[in-house]
Amino acid sequence: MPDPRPNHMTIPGESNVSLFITFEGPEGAGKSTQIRLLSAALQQMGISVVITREPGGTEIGNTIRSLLLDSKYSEMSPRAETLLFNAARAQVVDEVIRPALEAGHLVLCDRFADSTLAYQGYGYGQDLAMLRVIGDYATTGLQPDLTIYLDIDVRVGLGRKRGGSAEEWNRMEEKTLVYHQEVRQGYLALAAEEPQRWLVIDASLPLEVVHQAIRARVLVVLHRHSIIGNRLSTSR
Ligand code: Z5A
Repeated sequence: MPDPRPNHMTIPGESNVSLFITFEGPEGAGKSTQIRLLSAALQQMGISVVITREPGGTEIGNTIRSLLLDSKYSEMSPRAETLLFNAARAQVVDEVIRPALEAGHLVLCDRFADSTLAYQGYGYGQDLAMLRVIGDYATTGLQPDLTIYLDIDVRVGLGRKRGGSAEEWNRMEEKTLVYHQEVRQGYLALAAEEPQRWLVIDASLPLEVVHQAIRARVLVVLHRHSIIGNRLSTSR
């Protein structure tokens, strides 16, 4: 089914902030919802924001996305899959993310290189060191300033996404529950390795509670970068 979301979106603002924030999590964790809420909060603060996602974010990326998610390619090898995700990533880095950061936008990205470590690394048991080398090539070494991980029981997440029905699941969603549980454990391991970059949030909490936790941490990052003053901490 065609995805109606645009490749990427710019929300203009008077404050320029070169920051790169990524959202990670199992399916249905609430990433898109929370990106929407956070971008609205940032907009109120006058910060210019660019929203994008993976796989996708560009025309080339979306063409690769349709290959990756098409259920008819059940025979796709883990290496082919890894390289396709990274090909889409290289394109969105060059075409969207780096130019936006250079122009002083705050970039919110729905999934990034950590997804490959979790899904193609921990999920399939592929060599993480090799995946990191490939990922660095695709991103030219770009690292997020903050990664927000929305943690949820995979059954709850998958159930949320399709209202309990498996009829429209894409190729990645159709993988076994055990696979998705390995992915979740992988995410938790990645977050534990770099606690200063990752914020782990219990995504089973109500939307607004999750949003407030994200907002609080983003304000800390903005303060740390000397980007915001008192007017921002009192907005909303
Ligand atoms: N993948 C990979 O394997 N390797 C890679 O390198 C990359 C990706 C980059 C992309 O699928 C697939 O590719 C994904 C990982 C893999 N697959 N799997 N499996 P996608 O882009 O189609 O989907 P997604 O990234 O997994 O996102 P999502 O499923 O669309 O979910 P979400 O954005 O996290 O959730 P949402 O749309 O915001 O919320 C889902 C529903 O839950 C919705 O009805 C909300 O209203 C509801 N919701 C959200 N938050 C709450 C709370 N707190 N309470 C109750 N209900 C809530």
